[in-house]
Amino acid sequence: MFRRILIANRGEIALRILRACRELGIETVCVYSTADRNAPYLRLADRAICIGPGPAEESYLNISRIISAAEVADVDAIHPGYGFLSERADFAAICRDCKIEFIGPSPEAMAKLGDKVACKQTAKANKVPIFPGSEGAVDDEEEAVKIADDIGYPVIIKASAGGGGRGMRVCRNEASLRSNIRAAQQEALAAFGNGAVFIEKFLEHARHVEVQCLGDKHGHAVYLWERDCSMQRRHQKIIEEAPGPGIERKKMQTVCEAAARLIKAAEYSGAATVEFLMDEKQNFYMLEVNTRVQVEHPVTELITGIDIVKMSILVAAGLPIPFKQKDVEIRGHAMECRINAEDPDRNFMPSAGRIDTWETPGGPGVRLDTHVIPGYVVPPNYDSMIGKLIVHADDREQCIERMARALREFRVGPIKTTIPLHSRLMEHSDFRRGGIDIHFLERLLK
Ligand code: MV4
Repeated sequence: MFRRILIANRGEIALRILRACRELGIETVCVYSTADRNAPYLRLADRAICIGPGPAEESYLNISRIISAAEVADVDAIHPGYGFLSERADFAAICRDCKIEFIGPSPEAMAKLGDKVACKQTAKANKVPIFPGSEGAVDDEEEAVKIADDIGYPVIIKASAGGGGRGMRVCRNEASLRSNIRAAQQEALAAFGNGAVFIEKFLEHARHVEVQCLGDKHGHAVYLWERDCSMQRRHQKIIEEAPGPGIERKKMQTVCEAAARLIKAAEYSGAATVEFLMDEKQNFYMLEVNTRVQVEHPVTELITGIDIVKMSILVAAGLPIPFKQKDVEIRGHAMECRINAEDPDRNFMPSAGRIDTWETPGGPGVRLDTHVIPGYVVPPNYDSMIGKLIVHADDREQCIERMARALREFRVGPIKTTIPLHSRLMEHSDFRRGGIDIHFLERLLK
């Protein structure tokens, strides 16, 4: 097992990893930027090392500074958390060259699944459902038009190196496709250094359903079922829940098995999420694979009882996954509300500053993952998530009641947060019925 781990992240996920390490008896080294110098979780680490100023490029994204800190502190491994360097195959390769274990997949597995064209090809070979569309990258306009004629409009152009909604164009007819294909290639090249684009059938009404998987270095892969993450705005999720409301279990199991096959085929180790869109008839189409621990992992932890962050560490150390697929059972329902320092009444404008009032919910089935304490100052440099409220109950209805109750207990000021929006959603009849899709929030906020 690792003796000492460097946590190459900040905020709630740095604290979440720190807690997992403490329980595993692993020493922790936190790195921090000057903007985070007073972050309370740093005091819980065995050692804290300043790696630079506030801008992420000069601190949490600065590979040489993080590697230097890892060398100085003599760590065995680096946990990247989510965001920042977590999906950078070049960083994973540098860690390997420095004989530091990267807690996540190998650079090869990361590249194979991170490139959307390559990922779709591996998915197809492993009978993972995908959208009809180009087999690989589309080279020119005529090829694109031929494929679109074949699958029918509307189609969507996506960048192979894109993700999270960046570099996508919807085309509803041939003229639009013709005028967009070259621009999309040029934009992809400029934005991602890779001009490869592909096209697929565009689905108008859908839910975002993702499958949590785990792989180890012994060729095993398991799934921990799904999360519904349809409640989002501009590709930022705001509520996630599990299991997906109304999804037929047998159907979901088939899709989960396919997701685990893909992870196994890529010889993947660590936590991975296979994203799907689900249509009204509960047909699934793979979107992409996230090669990291995700923000919403606690939802799955609560319904399965499996500690995903601990698992990511154990498998990186070379241990086999300590349970079998048949031992993974779903217990009840879980939901997460992301608490962002934003003003929902002012177009989600960031609301940084000192948090004087911080009265947090508790009681049965309530978990709060946050690095905030009263008096904490939200720095303006990073994303606005200041905590995650996660609740667990026997069924979805009780889960929503419990979330509504916990949200009422939560008092934060003077900064603005997404708490009032969440309270409103818990009362919304369509949401309560499970009538959600990826456009729900945009419709509500109009
Ligand atoms: C799609 C799609 C419809 N049809 N692909 C957006 C993020 C990226 N991961 C893929 N995305 C989409 N791909 C096809 N063929 C609609 C979206 C999409 C979306 C997906 C998940 C969650 C929210 C979304 C919001 C807008 C569009």
